[in-house]
Amino acid sequence: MLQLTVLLVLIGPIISGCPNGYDHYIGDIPGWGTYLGSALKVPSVSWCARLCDALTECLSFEHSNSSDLCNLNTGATPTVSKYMDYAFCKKRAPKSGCPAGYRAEDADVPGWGTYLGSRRLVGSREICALMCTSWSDCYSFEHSNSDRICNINTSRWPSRGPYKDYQFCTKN
Ligand SMILES: *[C@@H]1O[C@H](CO)[C@@H](O)[C@H](O)[C@H]1NC(C)=O
Ligand SMILES: CC(=O)N[C@H]1CO[C@H](CO)[C@@H](O)[C@@H]1O
Repeated sequence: MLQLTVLLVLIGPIISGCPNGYDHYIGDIPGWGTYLGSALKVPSVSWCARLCDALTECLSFEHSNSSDLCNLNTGATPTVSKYMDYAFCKKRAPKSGCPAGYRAEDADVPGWGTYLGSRRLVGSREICALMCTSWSDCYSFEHSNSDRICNINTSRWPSRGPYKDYQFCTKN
């Protein structure tokens, strides 16, 4: 059982018991949150998320449905296995929009771009946009600030829901 829990921590988020904007992990950071918030009594898990939302330093929280306690963490990922019925919820990286000449679409194209550019490492979303602008048959791109990956695609329309912190941007 311990090995299974460790495995789940390593492979990352599971199907969620966490509010929108958070990924559910099996695990815990030892102790009762941080100076941001420790053992706060809240009406529901969504209030714990609202508290964490309000603090840029808050990267995750733990919440227990049985005790309605909320711990706010500065660490993003669990370091030990699950504690009691606490859900560990990790804040998703903000998407932060599209550069000029592009508009944001709330979705993702399956796969990784086209022959124009797939899984290219670029340091900024503006560079990814310029790569797409440079090709007349590129109509969209997607970019992640955390992975620093740029995919550019000949299709204008995304065909599935949002993926991680990838922002899908369509050429105007
Ligand atoms: C806690 O309760 C909420 C609201 O009923 C539910 O969505 C969530 O899945 C529960 N979390 C856990 C870890 O059971
Ligand atoms: C390689 C790849 O994933 N290309 C995609 C570009 O967008 C079109 C339209 O959504 C997809 O069909 C392709 O799979």
